[in-house]
Amino acid sequence: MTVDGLPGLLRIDHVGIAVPDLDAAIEFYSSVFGMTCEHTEENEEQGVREAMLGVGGGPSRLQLLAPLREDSPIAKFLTKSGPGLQQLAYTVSNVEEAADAIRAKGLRLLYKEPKRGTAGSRINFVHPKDCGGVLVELVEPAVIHPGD
Ligand code: V0V
Repeated sequence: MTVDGLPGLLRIDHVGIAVPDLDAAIEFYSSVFGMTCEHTEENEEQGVREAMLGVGGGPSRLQLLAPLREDSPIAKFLTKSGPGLQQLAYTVSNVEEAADAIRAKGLRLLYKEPKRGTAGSRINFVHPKDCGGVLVELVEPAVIHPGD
């Protein structure tokens, strides 16, 4: 755990949006908002096809998440809530320490150990029912850039 007992958030890493069709969503955000698709990836374990889009040339990023299969969390989300905001992700320098700090406050983390996220990152999630209805993701990037 961090010295002050807090999770040590560095910045907002990305906002995640559930979409039924990844290519159509990339086209929408590129043509309407001028975002740039920086990275796409399939994450079999999470059951998603995803794209990371840059916003305005700065560090802000939008993550588009489409289901790879029926039992994907994104497929369930789309069925229940329809397309829209699915998660808010924060960058941390150490995901285990951040998770421990949040657990110590009595909130439920979804995983005992971090799992693999986008571009070699390590991730965990706080249950949305313990976070005012927001699925919070903790992201430890493979590389932390200067200024993060
Ligand atoms: C479900 N609920 C949500 C929610 N998903 N509330 C806010 N935001 C969401 N995204 C609500 C749901 O409406 C229920 O409310 C309640 O939580 C429990 O839902 P449930 O149906 O019992 O549970 P499930 O089966 O829908 O599962 C929900 C969780 C699941 C959060 C446990 O989605 C999950 O494991 N998510 C973490 C993994 C994930 O999202 N992977 C895809 C992104 P009521 O009806 O009880 O009021 S992968 C990713 O982000 C990567 C790779 C990356 O960033 O690197």
